[in-house]
Amino acid sequence: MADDTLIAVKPEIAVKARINAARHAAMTQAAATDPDRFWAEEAKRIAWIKPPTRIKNTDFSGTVSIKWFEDGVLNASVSCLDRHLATRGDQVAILWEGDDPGSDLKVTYRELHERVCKLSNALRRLGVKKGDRVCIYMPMIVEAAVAMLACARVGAVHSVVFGGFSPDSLASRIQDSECIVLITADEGRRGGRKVPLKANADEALRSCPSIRHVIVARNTGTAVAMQDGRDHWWDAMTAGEPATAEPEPMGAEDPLFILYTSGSTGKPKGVLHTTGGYMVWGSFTHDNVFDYREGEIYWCTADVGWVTGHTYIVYGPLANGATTLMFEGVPSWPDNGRFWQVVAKHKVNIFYTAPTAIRALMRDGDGPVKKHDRSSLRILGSVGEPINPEAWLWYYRVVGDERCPVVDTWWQTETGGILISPLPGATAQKPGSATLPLPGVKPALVDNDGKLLDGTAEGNLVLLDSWPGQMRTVYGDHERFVQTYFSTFKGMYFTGDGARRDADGYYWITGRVDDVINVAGHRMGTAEVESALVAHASVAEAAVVGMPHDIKGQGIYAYVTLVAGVEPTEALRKELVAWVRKEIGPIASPDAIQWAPGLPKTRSGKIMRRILRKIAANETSGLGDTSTLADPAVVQELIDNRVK
Ligand code: 6R9
Repeated sequence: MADDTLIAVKPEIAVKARINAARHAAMTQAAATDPDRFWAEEAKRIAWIKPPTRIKNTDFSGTVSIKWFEDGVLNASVSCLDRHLATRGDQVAILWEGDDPGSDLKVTYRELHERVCKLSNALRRLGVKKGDRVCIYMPMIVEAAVAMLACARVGAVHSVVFGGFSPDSLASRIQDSECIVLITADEGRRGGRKVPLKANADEALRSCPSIRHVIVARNTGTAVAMQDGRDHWWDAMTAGEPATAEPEPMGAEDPLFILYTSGSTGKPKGVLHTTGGYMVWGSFTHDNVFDYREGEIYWCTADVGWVTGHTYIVYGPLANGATTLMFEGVPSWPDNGRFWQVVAKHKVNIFYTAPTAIRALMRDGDGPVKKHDRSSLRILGSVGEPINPEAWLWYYRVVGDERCPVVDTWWQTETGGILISPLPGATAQKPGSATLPLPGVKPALVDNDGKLLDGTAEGNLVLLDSWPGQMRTVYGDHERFVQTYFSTFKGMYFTGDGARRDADGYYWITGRVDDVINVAGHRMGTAEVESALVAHASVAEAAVVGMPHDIKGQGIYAYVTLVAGVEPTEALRKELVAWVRKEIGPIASPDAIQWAPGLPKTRSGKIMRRILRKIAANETSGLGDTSTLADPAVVQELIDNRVK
C-alpha cells in the first residue's frame, strides 16, 4: 500500500478550481447541518417546470422509502437540451469519434435537440406514453444518446442493454420490465469488427411478446432482416417528423431509467432511477469532481450500456452544457496509442477511464503515450474498480505528466453517480485511494455484526443516509431492494464493498465482499456464470469465483463437476467457454476452468467459496478453518490440480 505517498493539491490548480479546500469544508458542513437547504440550492442547477419545495424525505428503515424533491416537476431532456439553445445552440454537444480513426461527427446542441424531438414524435406515433418501458440495445453511436433523451422527453423509462450482451441476456432484460419498443442498429463496430445487433435482437425477440415495435438505426449499412409491421428504419420513422416536441411533465420521483446490474444472487436486477434526484446528482458531481469549465472537451470512455455512460457521457455533461466525447472504438485498435491519438486530435481536457484500460496500456510502456500531444489534458479520472497504486502513478506521471490531478471515483449503478472521490482543487491525493466522500455523503465502516467502526479501521462499506442520486427500488420487486441493500445492516445502505479507512479518514476500497466479481470493470454475479455453466448438458455442478488478474483486476475461475461418464477434455473446456459467451456475452468468458470431481461443502451442503477463492488465488497456505467440511479430502485434490 502506498498510504504514505501524498500528492498535494498544486496551488495553481486550487486557485482556479471551483472548489478549494476551504469551500469543500464549508459545503460538507452545510450539507450535513441543513441538507434541505443545501440540496434546495443545488437543485437549481437543473431546469424545473415547477421547482420543488419539499426536498429530502428518506427512510432507510422498515420498508425503505427514498424521495427527493418530490413535489418538483421537470423533464430531464429539457435540462440537457432546450435550456442550452439560447446560450450555446451552436456549441458541439456530442463529439463522436468512430471506431475507424478516419470517422468523426460533431452534433451541436441545436442539432441534438432536433434529432431528439424527431425521435420523440416517432415514439409517440408508435403509441409510446409516459411510464412505458423502451429497451435500447445500441452501439456507441450518437443515436444511442438520442434514443435515451427521446425516451426521457416522452416520459418513457429507458432500459439500455450493453451491446456486448447475448440474445438471451437481452431477452431476459426485456421480459423483466416488459418493454414495448426496442431501439437498436443494424450492426455495431468495435476494434475493426462488426457486432450483429439486429440479428441478436431478432433472436432475443422470439421470446419477448411485449415488444410491439423495433426501431433500427442504419449504422454499417449491412442488409438485415426487417419484419413487416414490427421493424422500422430510424431514418424513415423520423424523416417527416417536426423538429420540436413537447416535453412530458414528469414528477421528480417518476422513473427516468432502469439499468440491469448483477448481484450476488439470482438474475440481474433492474436498478430504478427517478428523474429529479438523479439529474441533480449527475450535474452536481460532473461539475465538481471534474472541475468542469465552460467550453471544455470532456471524454468518458465508458459504454452507454453501463451506468458510467448514463451519468457521465449523457445526463451529467449535457445537463452542464459540456461537449461530451463519445467513442465507438477500443483503446487497442488500430494500435495501443488510440486513446492518446484521440486526446490529441480533439484536444481533450478531461479524460475519464477505467483501471483495466490503464493497466493494459501501461503494459505497452510509455512510447505509445509519449508519441501523442497530451498538453490539453487537465484532469484525469478513474472508475469501475480499485486502481492499484502502480497503475495510478503511471497514469499520473506518464499520461498526465504530473500536471493533472487524478480523481479516483468510487460509486455504483445503485448510487447514480460518484460518492467518494477527490476534488481536483481541494483534496490531496493518495495513489490507490478514492479519498473522501463528496458533500452530503455519509460513508461508514461496520464489522460483520453491523457495529460501527471508528477511526482507522477496515470493514464493510455502508452509507448511513440518502443522497439525491440513490436508486429508489428494484424494478417490480421492492422487497428485493430492501432485502439486498438494507437487511444485512439494519438502517444502513450496504454497498457490497469492503474498505479501509486510514488515519486521515481516507477510504481505500478493497473490492466486493459478496459474490459479485469485477472483471475489467464489469460487474458479474458468480451465480449467473454458474447457472450458465450448469445449463450445459455435460455439467453437473459449477462454482465460480474471482481470481487475481494482472489486467482485468479479476478474472473468472470456474470449478466444474461433470456429469458421470463425461470425460474432461480440452475440447470440452473450449466448448464450455464458448457456451458461457453465448449464454451471457463475451465479458463472462471464464479465464480458467478446473475439473472438480467434488466441491468443498459444509455438512449442510453449502459450497465453501472462501476456500475456492483461496485456491484460485494460489493462497493455499492459509485456508483457515476446514473442519466444517463434509469431505476435507476434496480440498487437497483441488489444490493439486489448480489451473496455473
Ligand atoms: C460506477 C460503476 C460498482 C462496483 C463497486 C466497486 C467497484 C467502482 C470504484 C470501484 C474501487 C473505485 N468500483 N468504482 N472500486 N474504486 N473507484 O462501476 O458501477 O458497474 O455498478 O460497479 O465497482 O466494487 O461496488 P458498477
